[in-house]
Amino acid sequence: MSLKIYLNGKLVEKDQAVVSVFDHGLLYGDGVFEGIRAYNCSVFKLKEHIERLYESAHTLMLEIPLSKAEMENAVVDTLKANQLKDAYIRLVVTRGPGDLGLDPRKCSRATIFIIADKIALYPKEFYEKGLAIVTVPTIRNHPEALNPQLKTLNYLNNILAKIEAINAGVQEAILLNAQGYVTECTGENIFLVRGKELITPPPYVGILKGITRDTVMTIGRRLGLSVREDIFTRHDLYIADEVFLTGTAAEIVPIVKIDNRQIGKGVPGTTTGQLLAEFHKVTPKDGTPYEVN
Ligand code: PXG
Repeated sequence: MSLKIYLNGKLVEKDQAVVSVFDHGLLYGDGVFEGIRAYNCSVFKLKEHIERLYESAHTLMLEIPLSKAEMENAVVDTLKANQLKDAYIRLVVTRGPGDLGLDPRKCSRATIFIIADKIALYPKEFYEKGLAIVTVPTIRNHPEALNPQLKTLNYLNNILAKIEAINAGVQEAILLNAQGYVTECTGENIFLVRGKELITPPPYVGILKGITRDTVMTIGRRLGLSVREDIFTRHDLYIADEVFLTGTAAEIVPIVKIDNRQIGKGVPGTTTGQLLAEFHKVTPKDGTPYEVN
């Protein structure tokens, strides 16, 4: 069965899911998106993703012609139409087709599409052995330029960092901000563990407020860890007991080497393992199929 894509209110075949070359999402990266995951026919943290999407759109003064409830239903309908149990869902809203100038007022209607596809999981090895990553020269966008809290279609800051990681022969990049503080990776948030402390950078350093990040902070507190947001440097990462990344696709990935410095014992840490085990307990198991929860 070929993939059915939600496009502007209709479910269409993949080949029919096309947008205009005049769409400002394409011409200027003018739009917002979410990467969402479904487990066992149930969309994980759907409300949180929809909320973040509408918040990003609000700051961009991009009007989404659907209510949040309608958007939630559109996501679930797309999942259902493709009979997917476990899926990666990409929800995109662009400024829509306009003319060749920047003026967003020329775009009369937003373009909305939703893709629900099989999830490409990270190799098991990443979780079992942990990843080696590097800090890259490209800094994270300054919050007063394009605030990293907005999940926009303009991901070139992240893509440049990803290219630098690939050039260095690793999978992922750590981006610092203009002051030299650690922000996040190209598509994941970062945490460090020191003793019973679990620390992650605060949003104002320039990060996306990850939904997995929020979930992990809650789980950490439940496990009795002292969880806080704080600024820190590369040095703090190098001397941490454990470091890990969080994201919708990745869940929780242990980091065992940064800039050639071994982290902790050089193997995935026990706290990271505990958090991942607890995380798996909160992902949907057998909820009512295809219902908004
Ligand atoms: N930081 C950035 C910059 C992100 O793009 C996260 C953190 C993690 O947020 P969530 O809400 O997922 O916990 C993201 C989101 C992919 C992919 O296919 C992942 C993201 C964005 C785009 C693509 O792996 N991650």
